[in-house]
Amino acid sequence: MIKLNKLLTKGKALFLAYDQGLEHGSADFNDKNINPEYILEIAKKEKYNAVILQKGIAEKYKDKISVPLILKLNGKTDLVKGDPISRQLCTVEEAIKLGAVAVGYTIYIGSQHENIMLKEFEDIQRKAHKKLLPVIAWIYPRGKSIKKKSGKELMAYCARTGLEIGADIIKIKYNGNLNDLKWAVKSAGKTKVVIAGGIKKNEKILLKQIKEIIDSKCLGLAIGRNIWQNKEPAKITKKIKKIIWK
Ligand code: FBP
Repeated sequence: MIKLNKLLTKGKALFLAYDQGLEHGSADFNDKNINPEYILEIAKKEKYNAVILQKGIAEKYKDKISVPLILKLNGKTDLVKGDPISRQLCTVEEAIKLGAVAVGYTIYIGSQHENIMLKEFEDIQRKAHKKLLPVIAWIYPRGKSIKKKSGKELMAYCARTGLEIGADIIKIKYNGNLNDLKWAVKSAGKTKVVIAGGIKKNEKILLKQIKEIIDSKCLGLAIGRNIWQNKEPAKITKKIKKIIWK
């Protein structure tokens, strides 16, 4: 039985995501948040349940990581066009050596390359579970073939895929419709759901959505830009925590 307790506080989770440098280049960053030490300090001071990193930052800044580590095992740049594929860049064994308490992997369902990502995930899930390590699947619908599908259908499909492939937690994007999210959480069954933050939003909208996320019985959030692009990461984190752990 895979236990999530190292990742939770009172059954809920707030993870700080910082893998955007590979996914988006330096475009998301400013003078402060381009430095991984700035993010690791936020994670420590604000007591995030975990920080999400790629292997390179986890290796180079190991001595600054003072909260549980979720290691992303695949990734891609956004420079290649067409249906996306994100391949494995780090092994479960390497993640364990780096001190990870869970591993993450992104699958773009709907992409013509989804079969490759589903297969890589299968291998990672088996190896991680052998070591009792929880596996978090980022599941995002992408590619030409999904154009005509509704947001509701796709969000629930992502969630259900996570359950079917054996993820312990899935990370999906919220489409902003509360009933659709409730359906997605139901679709995930016993697999827990965390929601991504997305591009930086107006604070009122962000907090309203977080309330909906918690009301929908999600496990919590894996959020990045809305925290470290905020001028006051401590202040916004406190507001978010108040909603999660009311
Ligand atoms: P944010 O909260 O900053 O959106 O981070 C969540 C996340 O899933 C990151 O882990 C990842 O780098 C990024 O979003 C990918 O976003 P996209 O695929 O939409 O570019």
